[in-house]
Amino acid sequence: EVPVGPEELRQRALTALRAARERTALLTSCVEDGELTAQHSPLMSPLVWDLAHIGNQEEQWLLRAVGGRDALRPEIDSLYDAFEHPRAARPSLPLLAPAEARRYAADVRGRALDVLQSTPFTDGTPFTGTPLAEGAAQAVRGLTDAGFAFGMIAQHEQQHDETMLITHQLRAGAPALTAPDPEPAPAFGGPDEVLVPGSTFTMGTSTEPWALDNERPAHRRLVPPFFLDTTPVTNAAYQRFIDDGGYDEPRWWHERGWEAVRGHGLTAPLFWRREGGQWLRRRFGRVEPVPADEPVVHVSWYEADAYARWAGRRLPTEAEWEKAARHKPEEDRSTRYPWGDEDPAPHHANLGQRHLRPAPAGSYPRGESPLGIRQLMGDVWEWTASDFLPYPGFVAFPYREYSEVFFGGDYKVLRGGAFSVDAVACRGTFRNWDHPVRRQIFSGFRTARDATTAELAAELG
Ligand code: AVJ
Ligand code: FE
Repeated sequence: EVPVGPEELRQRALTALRAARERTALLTSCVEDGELTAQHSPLMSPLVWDLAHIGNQEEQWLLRAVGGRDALRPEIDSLYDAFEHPRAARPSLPLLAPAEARRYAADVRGRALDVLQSTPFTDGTPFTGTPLAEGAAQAVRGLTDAGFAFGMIAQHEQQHDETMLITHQLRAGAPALTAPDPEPAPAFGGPDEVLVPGSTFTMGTSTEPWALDNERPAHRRLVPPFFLDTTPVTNAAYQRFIDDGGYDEPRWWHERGWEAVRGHGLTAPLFWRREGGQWLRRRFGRVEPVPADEPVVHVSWYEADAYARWAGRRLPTEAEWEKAARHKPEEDRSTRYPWGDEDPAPHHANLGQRHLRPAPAGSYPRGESPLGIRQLMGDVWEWTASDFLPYPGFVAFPYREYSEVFFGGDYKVLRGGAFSVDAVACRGTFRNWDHPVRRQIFSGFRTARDATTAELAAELG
């Protein structure tokens, strides 16, 4: 892997913190302040909650835990504790008003940059010999190894920026955001699916400096041979499932998925509507025909699973997805990304809200995996078959509520990031999770199938 020293990591932390704040500023200044306190959906916080929560997490980890400073506003901690108040209840809390929330986040940031300049980034591997200290954040050691806390806070802000982008997508009213469409790409001439040979491989990481606790540690996994789609499932393919009566056929659906279909009268992905024999969709306040060649997005795990069953296929497991995205069998090595170890650049993947939509299926030839699998990174989050569980040797760090409290709950893992995800919060090991009914997130999928004995025999010659 590419070795990075502490000084370079400090520069990266500064760049990542600045980029996150610029995006936060855009997402919270493109609408009137009155819209920041409104509830656009009971699934989401008011935007002003995300804004102050970003500042409050930064205060807790960078100012108090790393910098050893006293609390600026201890009385607001509980308002911005995600576990104390469900999202639907947040609009009625005595939240900081927009101007106050901005001032608070800016004040915290100014001090955090002082801490960043005055704190050495120790040249260790975060997490090694740094068990979680019960209760006292100040006692958590290893936060400055590779500048971990700074990377974690930049990722946290970017994750809430994505959450705010979801709120923008749910919001009614005139468009507030604009971005150019992805560059048109030459037609993808590859096969629909490829065989991913079976073998053990290294899943997860112990060396990626800012990987979060749930991505660790690196460990060996055996993955039998399987076939994987070379691109995410498109809107055109998904419409064939709809047209074939997919939403009327209980046999394709998981029991709880069928309950959701019947209970909510689902007939198509979220934000779609049928008009004059055509599917239209609302996208950040604009209405457009559903683009046939784009990856389908805003589907639940149940919808992804039902489509796969209808197609005679299944969702890939999380281990299958990661092997396809990272494993280089010739060297028996797992790279950071499908294209290698280089950080994501615009030619590799559709990340970072540079566009407000996924690129057509088959785009990004320079981001493909050695087996020719495209768009594993970026465009749409990909639902996997797997429940969110810890890897063997998992250690909660630096707080149990980041990952550990979600393990074994009603959560499925999503992989690969989307156009809505910044590169700092996306890599081949990154794990996202959500309830299988959720579809306001930028979720799509690709499908897999087992390899038959005949196919394996043919492959072996
Ligand atoms: C990893 C996206 C599921 O938004 O709930 C934000 C990220 N954790 N603040 C979420 C997170 C704490 C988390 N997800
Ligand atoms: Fe958070």
